This record gives sequence, structure tokens and C-alpha cells, in this order.
Amino acid sequence: MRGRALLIMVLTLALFVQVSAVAAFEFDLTSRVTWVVDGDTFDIETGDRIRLADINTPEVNEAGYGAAKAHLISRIYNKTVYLDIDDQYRYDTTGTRIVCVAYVDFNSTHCFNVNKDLLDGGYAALYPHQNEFEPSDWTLYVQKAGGGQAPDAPWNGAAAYLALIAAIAVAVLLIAASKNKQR
Ligand SMILES: [Ca+2]
Ligand SMILES: [Ca+2]
Repeated sequence: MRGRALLIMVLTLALFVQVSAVAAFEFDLTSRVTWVVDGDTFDIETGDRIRLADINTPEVNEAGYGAAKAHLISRIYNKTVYLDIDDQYRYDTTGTRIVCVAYVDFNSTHCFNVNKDLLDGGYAALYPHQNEFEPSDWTLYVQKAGGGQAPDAPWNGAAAYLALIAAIAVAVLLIAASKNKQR
């Protein structure tokens, strides 16, 4: 009986870990920003060029170019970025730039959304494309996962908590059922 209960607890724990992994806020790559090209494009340590998804900042000959670029430099240059890469196409139409929503550390518990920050600051215009992202869902701040470095959506804590409760309930029911059988 003791062995069986242990097995059930291990399986329950495995289920919980799996559910939490699925519920985690999505970020696909962590790197450091080595160069800012303009207000919506930058390079990272891996050698990849990143194009911020669904926004556009002015080109070099347009009004607002300098301000947008200076703002992005102040936000991310030489800092760690957490990148949510577009799962649908990965690259933009030029085939050379990876399309991402970028996050940087805000404080010990939160990151902020760089794409949203450029929009809210008036440095960038909305420029939606076909991709996995939905700019209307963006929030400026996102909660990090418990103690980790990854940005985390606010609802993830609740989802993981509910999964744990459900897993414990299943374990209790299974243990009770096996006890009944032995009588
Ligand atoms: Ca641009
Ligand atoms: Ca992604």
C-alpha cells in the first residue's frame, strides 16, 4: 500500500510539473543587446537581428527617428532581453530579422514589454502583421515566474495553483479508492 501511494504521488507531481510548464509565460530566447539599429530593430549576442513585432518607428530620413532610437537604446542597450519569437513565421519578410516581442527587467518581480513601451511613449506606431502576437492583449508590465528570470503573465500563478489543487484531489481520490478495495 505504501509503495502504491508513493507511485501515485510521483505521478501526480509529474502531472503538476507538466501543466505548469505549459502554463508558463512564453519566451523563446534570452540574450544581451549588442547594437541598436533604429527604434524597432536591434542585434543580440547570438548574432541575430531582431525586429520588434507589430510596431514601426520612423526610418532614418523621417521625423522621430532619432528620438525613437535614443529611447530604445536607453531601454535595452547592453541589457538582457527575454524574447518571445513569432512561432508562425519566425523571420520578417526580408528573411533576415527575427520577429519578437522583447521584455527587459523592470524590478525583481516584473519585466516590461518593450514593444508596448515604444507604442505608449509615442515613439512607434501600431503596424500589425500576421503572426502569433495580439498587440491589444499586451500589458506594459508582466510578472516574472517565481524566483526565475522569465517574464510571466499574471494569470499563470493562478493556473499553476489550480493544477496543483486538482492534482492533489486526484491523488486523494485514488488513495481512498485503493483503500476501499482492500477492505
Ligand atoms: Ca521602422
Ligand atoms: Ca513565441
